[in-house]
Amino acid sequence: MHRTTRFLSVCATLLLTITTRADAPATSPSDNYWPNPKLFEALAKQKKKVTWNYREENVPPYTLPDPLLCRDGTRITTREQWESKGRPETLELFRTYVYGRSPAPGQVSSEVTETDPKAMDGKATLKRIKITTTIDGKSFSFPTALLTPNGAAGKVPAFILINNRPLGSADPSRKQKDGFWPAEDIIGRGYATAVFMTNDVDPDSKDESLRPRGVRGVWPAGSGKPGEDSWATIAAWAWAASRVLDYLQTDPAIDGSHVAVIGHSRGGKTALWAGTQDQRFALVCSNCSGCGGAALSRRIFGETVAAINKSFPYWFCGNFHKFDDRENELPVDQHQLLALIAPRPLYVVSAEADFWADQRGEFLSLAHAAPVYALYGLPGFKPDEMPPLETPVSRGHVAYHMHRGIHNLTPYDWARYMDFADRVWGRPSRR
Ligand code: GTR
Repeated sequence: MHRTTRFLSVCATLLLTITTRADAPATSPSDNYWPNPKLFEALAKQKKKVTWNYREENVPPYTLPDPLLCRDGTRITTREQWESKGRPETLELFRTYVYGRSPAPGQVSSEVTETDPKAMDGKATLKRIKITTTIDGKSFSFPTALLTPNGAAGKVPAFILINNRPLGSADPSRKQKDGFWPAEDIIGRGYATAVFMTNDVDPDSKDESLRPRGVRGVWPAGSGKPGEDSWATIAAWAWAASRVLDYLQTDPAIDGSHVAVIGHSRGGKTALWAGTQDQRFALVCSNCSGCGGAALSRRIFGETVAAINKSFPYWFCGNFHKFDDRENELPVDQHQLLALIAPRPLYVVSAEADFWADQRGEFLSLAHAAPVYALYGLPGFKPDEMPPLETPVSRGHVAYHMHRGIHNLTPYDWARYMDFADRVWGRPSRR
């Protein structure tokens, strides 16, 4: 019985491989990664009918916008041209059609509301900070927390976690511990880590009566037009990540030129949007960010533009809703978002069971950002180089892995993010 099951599963894998390779567009095949047939079969057998596409052979043919081709037909061939024309134009397209326009940073001030120099059994210092931004006489404040390793020889680099989960997932007091934010491991490796809660910045809810509690209650349209390109929730959270960075750059314990932004899922989408707009982020980590994050929209695999806009109508700007079921008409796709991070280090992570986030679409997006990294003489991935499960590969300033198991941010992921940071920031490894 056991042998038969194994035989069937091998056959299923082979069949899947053959059918997919025959039909798939040139950008899809990978020699190394194919979904675990058991997960795949489990999805097919679900009682509740699965209506979204999780089969590679059903990915429609698509053509991605060329990240180096400007709208007026100019072809970008140098980094100078990219920085003066290609990059600003691409960023504007994402502001206009996807995330909306955030307000300017305004005047930012901070107040340390609590300090515990003996946090984590004396290994770290915990600070709680209230960050306040003032624009045109109106203000908004939100809290953040920072843990720094005690006894460090000098300023230390830091990771800012965007926490889209309950407090217990990233509890600065460490009364509750969760692998989502393994702060003890992070401190043990010589990094500081800051965290803020997305709900403290803009409520993660469809209920618009809650909106006044957050930053979009103070500046509802950001710097865009309501219903079109005014900022939405992801942009608000990304804006907050930049305000935390504003604070970190003033903290004497922190090396403000080596600060990473990291987020999972909706937090991963946010980390990417923060990292593309704010070039002070020296490393961007996208964990299972999926649709509207790292995954290519045009693959129509897993969550689609229409699906995300229906479930979370407040995450993206009004214009993005015009592309429900019209992904091919979007002026951009998500590989161009990743390209905006070049030449800075970028790490994309997927999860084995996370078809909803389209693991292959996340990898392909990274691969198709390569032409922009190449302008800086940096290597990238080729579309057919998706690594097998639990095989982290970093190349120049880009890295990718897929963790075993479900949609989550885990200590395994954190360890790899820190390995990458050690390498790209030239730090001795403390693994
Ligand atoms: C899902 C959503 C995804 C992802 C996820 C999360 O329901 O469809 O885009 O962001 O939530 O944030 O956990």
